[in-house]
Amino acid sequence: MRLEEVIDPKQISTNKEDLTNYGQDWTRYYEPNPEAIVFPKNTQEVQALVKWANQESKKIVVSGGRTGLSGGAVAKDGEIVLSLEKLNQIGSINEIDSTIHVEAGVITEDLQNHLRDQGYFFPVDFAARGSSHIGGNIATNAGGIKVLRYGLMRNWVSSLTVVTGKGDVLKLNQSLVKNATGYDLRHLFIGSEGTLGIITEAEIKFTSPPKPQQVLLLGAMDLDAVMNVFKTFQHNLQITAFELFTELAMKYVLKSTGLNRPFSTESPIYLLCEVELESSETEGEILTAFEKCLEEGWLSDGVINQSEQQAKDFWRLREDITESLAFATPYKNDVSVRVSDVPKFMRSIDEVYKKEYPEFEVVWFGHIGDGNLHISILKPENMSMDQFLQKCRKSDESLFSKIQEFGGSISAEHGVGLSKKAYLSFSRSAAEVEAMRAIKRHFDPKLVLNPGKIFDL
Ligand code: 2HG
Ligand code: ZN
Repeated sequence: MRLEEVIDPKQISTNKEDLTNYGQDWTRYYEPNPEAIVFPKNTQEVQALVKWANQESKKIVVSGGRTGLSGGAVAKDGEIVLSLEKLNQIGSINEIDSTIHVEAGVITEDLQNHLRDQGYFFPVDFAARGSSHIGGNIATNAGGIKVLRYGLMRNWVSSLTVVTGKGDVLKLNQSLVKNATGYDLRHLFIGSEGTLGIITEAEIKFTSPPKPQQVLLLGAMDLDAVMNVFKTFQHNLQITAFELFTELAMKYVLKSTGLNRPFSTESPIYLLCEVELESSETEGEILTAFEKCLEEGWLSDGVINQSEQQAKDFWRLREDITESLAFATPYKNDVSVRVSDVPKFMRSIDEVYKKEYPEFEVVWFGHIGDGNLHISILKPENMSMDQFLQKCRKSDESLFSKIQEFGGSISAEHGVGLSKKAYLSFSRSAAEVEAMRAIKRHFDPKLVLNPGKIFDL
């Protein structure tokens, strides 16, 4: 059967520009090469497409906002890209259950704004909020900047509608708070990167908005000092974010945004700490914590926002880093270790880069409050892309061996996709990967969905 017999030809595109756009995510190492893009409008159409792919031995790559950084949404081998952007309805709110029904293609920021307008709050948040889709956030178990306070995407999914690789429609959990009837399959699909099923609808939990917040931009002397500052703020205040970036990141972000340095003292490390103003005493408590850190010599300088605009500007210093490095086609890693291991881990890896790869400019930043570090190696201007990638992949071996030693993760929040699959064994045992393969074969026996992602079969 031809694709045009399964879905209205108006919902199919083979336009060259679309093939390029929809065949790639924010990773830039893979050449997009899909056969066609399809735009189903509901779960039934998605199911029909998956059944067709099973019959015709076609492969499907699911496409959300394509803001991923591991090649999880790349279609490079003639696959059909199934875009969920037409499934973009925000449904009704259930104020008793604190849930809202959404289709998978709803943009993260649209959901955040929709809930905010009703007096509620959806706390999963990150720089890609304006493009990423809720379905993609679920499929990758998105993290971001508020994880230490609100947890990962997983915590906010109360029910899921999924079309499995076989073409079954599963309605998982139906928003029950308590449900002790065997395996919670919902959690298998969360973070499965489109390899087991296509998430088409969900009920998402929401909460009450936080109290107003203050944002501090702090200059830290070294990594041990960072841990002491974290401890001081964490145990005395309700912090909602605790982010780190280095002086090198600061230089690039200032250059690209035109923002001013928040204070004149250059520090090796900067911290962005967001604190909820829980009571009338909190402002005083923030000052006390800040002064203690200065007196102890952990901080060299720091500022507290005096206006909303200043808070936004502090956040831009952190959130605009990715964009400010894009000119140098950075090679990215996204790793995690337990928070208390961050200083030792960062120091040991920095040493490897400095000693063995002196030509690399390495920019560190990340969600230090949850142990997640982003490492961007900038491509030297005079090095070819091939040579650069080869060197970076070689340096990955040292990085991932260290990760293994620390019991950390080779991908904290960006997923495995294509770019990290060769390294999965540094974080997951052979028995674990075998279990994952068996689960894949169960839900997608003909290997229709997102071929070649996470692991090979
Ligand atoms: C962030 O934390 C994103 O800003 C992107 O996860 C990180 O560019 C990156 O590597
Ligand atoms: Zn991040």
